[in-house]
Amino acid sequence: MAILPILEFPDPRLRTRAKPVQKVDGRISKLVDDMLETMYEAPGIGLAATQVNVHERVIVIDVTESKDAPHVFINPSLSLSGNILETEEGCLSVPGFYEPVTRHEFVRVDALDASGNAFSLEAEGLLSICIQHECDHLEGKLFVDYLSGLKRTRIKKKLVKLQKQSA
Ligand code: GNR
Ligand code: NI
Repeated sequence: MAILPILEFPDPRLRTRAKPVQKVDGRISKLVDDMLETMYEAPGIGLAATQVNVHERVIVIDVTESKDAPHVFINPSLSLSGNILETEEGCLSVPGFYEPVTRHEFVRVDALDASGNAFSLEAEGLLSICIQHECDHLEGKLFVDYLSGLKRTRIKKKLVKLQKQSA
């Protein structure tokens, strides 16, 4: 296993649209293991392959405090339903910033698991929000895209400054 570097906004590679996984093989298993380790170490409740500069449709999520309930979604497709609700979101690729974002209440996901078997899952609450957030990453979309241009510009400037300091 390995901890992978996480790309940070405004890195243009975060804007890449991920390709479907053609075959869930050993290479994908290793990617999933590395993503889980990276997510737990960060720590975060989810991670999309895009964030570790792999542009394939793979997501890992664990919203439990005990960190013992990993979910793996390969080639996920979403059906959104329910009310629109606003929650504070953060992102490992936008470190230190938390802003309200509107999402759907419920989601149904159809995906492949880490063994390549198809499954579907219905989620609500934080898991639903996180699934929607991670699927956005696979489309090259970030939560800051839902904010005002002014807020996004401020966040970008602060992060670029921090990135220059640590470079
Ligand atoms: O760790 C994370 N927390 C979080 C909180 C509210 C809404 C979404 C998230 S996802 C984030 C990890 C991350 O950046 N995943 O892409
Ligand atoms: Ni994120």
